[in-house]
Amino acid sequence: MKYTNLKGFPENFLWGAGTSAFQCEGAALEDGKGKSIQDIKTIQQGMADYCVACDFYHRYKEDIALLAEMGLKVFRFSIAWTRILPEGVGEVNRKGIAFYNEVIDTCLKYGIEPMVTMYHFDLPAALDAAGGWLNPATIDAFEEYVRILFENYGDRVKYWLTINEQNMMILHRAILGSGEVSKKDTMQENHHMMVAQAKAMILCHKICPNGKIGPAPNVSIVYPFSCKPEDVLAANIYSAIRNWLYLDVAVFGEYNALAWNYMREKDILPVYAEGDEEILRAAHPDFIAFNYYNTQTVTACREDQSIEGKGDQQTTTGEAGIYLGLKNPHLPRTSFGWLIDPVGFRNALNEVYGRYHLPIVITENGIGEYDSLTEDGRIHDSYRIDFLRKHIEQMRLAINDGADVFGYCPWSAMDLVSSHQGFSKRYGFIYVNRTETEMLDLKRYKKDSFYWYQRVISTNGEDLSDRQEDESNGISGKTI
Ligand code: BGP
Repeated sequence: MKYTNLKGFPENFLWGAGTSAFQCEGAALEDGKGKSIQDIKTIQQGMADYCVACDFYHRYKEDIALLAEMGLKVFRFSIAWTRILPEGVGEVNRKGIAFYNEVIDTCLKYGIEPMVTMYHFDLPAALDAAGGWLNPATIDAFEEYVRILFENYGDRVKYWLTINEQNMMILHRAILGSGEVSKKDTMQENHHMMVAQAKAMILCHKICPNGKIGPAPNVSIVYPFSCKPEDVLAANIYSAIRNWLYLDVAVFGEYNALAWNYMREKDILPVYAEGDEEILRAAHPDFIAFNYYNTQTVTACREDQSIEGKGDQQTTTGEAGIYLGLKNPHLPRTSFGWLIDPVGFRNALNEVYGRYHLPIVITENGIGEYDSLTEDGRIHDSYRIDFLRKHIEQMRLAINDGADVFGYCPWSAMDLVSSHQGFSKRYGFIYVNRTETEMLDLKRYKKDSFYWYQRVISTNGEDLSDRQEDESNGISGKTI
């Protein structure tokens, strides 16, 4: 549906961009920081690890100045649990507290709203060694950790995100840093994270009078490959397992019925501890944040079907007897094989708003590509501009459809280490000069998309045109 009178983005729309601590800070063991599971995970030889990343820890002042120059209204970043509590519990690391005070204050100095993810894939290694999320003690550790965050930063941070992509940590546990455990244990871990999240939401409302908090899963609408009723059923079941299981607990305090009965059938139901039900029901998010990259397509799957590959956040393989991931022939792909589906973004926004009726902020959306730095210091990333423009157009349409969207944070503010595919897969508006294993000078360069997004923000999303000639005329690509 097209609109003859298309309304624009709301006034005060939060145009932003995001990063996460382990993917950009570096200083992995500096100033008292403890090891997280990301610091000990096995990295394929020749691929970047997280020791230096893009050295944001030492360069945050110049980086945030660049984000301010781009015009950001909000900067989404995560706090490394192990910088605050090196062992996950126990003694607080004052240098860690001081670092994030500086980051928050620097944002505020430029009028940028800080949006804090409290946990982005980087569980403290010490907690992991003690059983990780399977151990209910991790719920208490998380509650204590977030209490420290609210008490130290709650006077200045308004927007809090509980757990980044809990659904992906559960569905793709091995590639995102935690190794394999049985499916039953994984669902119990998931339940413990749900309870931990609920406790964080309750605490936020108690401690931070102006605080707003929400979950941040990865949402991908699931298309049936055909209009065969069996394919539609497969898509619905997979969508319940992939998307709604997590959001239903966060919003309604109870599991999605389809997802629950799938777990019952597979004998992987989580066990509720005493008091869990009340805690889950008492917690209420103020908004829903979600990360959107693309959509999935599935068909019904035979019981004896062999499932190939492992998939990743955006690539569905399947589960025998339930659903089988197929290539969507209507959609192009990035160089890394992820589908590109801007209209799917509109579908996702409408679906999430229709289900939960809560304001939405997009916390990730972007394209990972092999960027190249030209001899005169430029990065002509027209593919990124194209990707983002099409998604912003669809977001505007979704707003016209009625979805209450209050912010958009593309991934990522600057190049950083991918969650499992190294440094060559670049997402940022700002190029960071390093390779997979050589740190070079780590100098920052503004990509063409930097100037483009700057104009998008300054016109509140009205001007999405790609005027590369003007932008590269004298200013684009200058280093700072
Ligand atoms: C999301 C994660 C991010 C980010 C992004 C891109 O799943 O929340 O941390 O990495 O995906 O994924 P990747 O880095 O694997 O390309």
